[in-house]
Amino acid sequence: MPHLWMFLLQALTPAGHEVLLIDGNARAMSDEELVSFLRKENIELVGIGAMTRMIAKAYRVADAIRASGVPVVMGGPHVTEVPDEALGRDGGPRHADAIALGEADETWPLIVEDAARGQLKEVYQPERDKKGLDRKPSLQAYPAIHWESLDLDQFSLIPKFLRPFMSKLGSGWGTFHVVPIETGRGCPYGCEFCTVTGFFGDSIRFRTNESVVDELLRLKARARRERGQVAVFFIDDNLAINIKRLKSLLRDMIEAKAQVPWVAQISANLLRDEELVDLIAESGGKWVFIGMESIDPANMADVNKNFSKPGEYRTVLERLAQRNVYAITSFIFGMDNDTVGVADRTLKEIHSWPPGLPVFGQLTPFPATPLYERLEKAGRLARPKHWLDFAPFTMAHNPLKMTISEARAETDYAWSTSYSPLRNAQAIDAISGEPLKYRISHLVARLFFRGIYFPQMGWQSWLKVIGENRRTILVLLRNSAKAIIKARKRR
Ligand code: B12
Ligand code: SF4
Repeated sequence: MPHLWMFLLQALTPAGHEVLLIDGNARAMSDEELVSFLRKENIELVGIGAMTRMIAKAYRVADAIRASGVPVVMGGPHVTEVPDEALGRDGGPRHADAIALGEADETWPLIVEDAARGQLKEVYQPERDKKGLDRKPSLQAYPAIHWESLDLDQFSLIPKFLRPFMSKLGSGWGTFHVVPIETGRGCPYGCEFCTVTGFFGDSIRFRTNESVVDELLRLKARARRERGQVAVFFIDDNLAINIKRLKSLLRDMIEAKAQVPWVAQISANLLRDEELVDLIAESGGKWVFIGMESIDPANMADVNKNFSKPGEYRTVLERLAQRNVYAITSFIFGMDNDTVGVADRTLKEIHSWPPGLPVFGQLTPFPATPLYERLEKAGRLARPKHWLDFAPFTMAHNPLKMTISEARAETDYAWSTSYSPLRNAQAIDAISGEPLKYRISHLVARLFFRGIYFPQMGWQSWLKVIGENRRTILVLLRNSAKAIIKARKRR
């Protein structure tokens, strides 16, 4: 899935400038390829955005671009949280000519105009209110992102060689895009490990229902036109933060026939409302990402996430599953009350729930979070600048009741058990009474989600995964063949 910020800033660029987008995940280029691309296209300013996790690579790319003489402006959460690093004001090397702090909707047009005049400033920051806090942009007049005409080639999930064949399947699968859409920003909860409340603020700003519905309709029209499919990730941190507003948005989507399959993040405490869950299903909701974090209430209290109650997770998941909506359940290991065996205890609980897509991370002190400050004060940071020395799935601080390597082993066990061929088969079996399309999409999602942890790029690794899961795949293929024959006979 592409990142939203670059499409949004492209839409907010003053007239008379051309913006080309490259997503380093979807269109990998070496530094040399990138520099020769910039020369060929005569690029005059490069904007780079990155989360903390990818900042070391972003700095390296920025260094190569600056060395070729093109100015670089960096923005996004990490740069906002550690502004001196990108500008080399902390004693380290400088990586950016300019940085954009916070939400850049209103500063980006100024940056472009200053760069065009050759007068780029070092720091761009939103205006401040009386309390000295950033004035947050309103989302009421949201720019139109022209999904209907943008070049999305680098983001189609259907490999090029399969497109001619896939476009003939059903209503057409020649392209498949998962597109990010935001309907609001901000979160009042302030969980200890999270950067969102600090970055976007604790009050929520929403777009109008009309602008969201219009965006969905344009996306649907594009998919129909190119005989492809589109799904949407509503990237709001908590789509149901205002239940009344969400119900009204979902009703408007249904009324305008703007339904597309969608995924969103919603915390478990907001999924108690049956009417809301009905509307989620009716409006196209397929997967809900729930930050469950831990099945231990003591851990939840430690990270200020007491509002989410592990005791009600099962009921919430059953309520969703009854409507064929399933959950991506996200867990964090290495929390202060975790001991060896946490993965096994968590998996036992998960196995008693309707099947979903569990994902497992480790508690990570992101800069400028209350968690970072607490651990720093306690002298528990093992790698205070872990982002410059990125090590996947290796904790950057010492957990209290286990070691860093034990936390790693727990994470490894949780991933390998959850996505083993046996577990995949059990998950599909658990929904054997549901229509075939749900079982197929569940298995496909499982095979993809496995790739979050296990390297799964290239056709050889895919062949291996398909081989290992052949029994479950064959059962579904047999059922599909039977369903097709039955439908033909009926016709
Ligand atoms: C969608 C999302 C994802 C998607 C990402 C895929 C995608 N293509 O979008 C998924 C689900 C895969 C994901 C995964 C992860 N995510 Co995430 N994600 C988000 C989320 C919810 C929305 C991002 C978004 O589009 N926001 C809306 C846009 C408009 O805001 P924005 O990106 O900040 O951009 C604005 C400004 O920052 C600025 N800006 C941004 N870039 C640039 C660049 C320039 C040049 C300029 C001028 C300005 C600028 O202008 C924009 C407009 O104002 C954010 C939370 C949030 N609300 O932002 C977390 C968030 C970005 N994710 C976060 C994390 C930690 C992760 C993971 C590491 C989690 C994990 N443990 O695995 C993984 C990393 C995945 C990876 N390897 O890349 C953290 C990052 C914190 C940090 N300091 O880095 C966030 C902030 C959430 C949090 N809880 O704190 N994530
Ligand atoms: S983890 Fe989710 S609920 Fe908690 S502060 Fe972050 S965005 Fe809000």
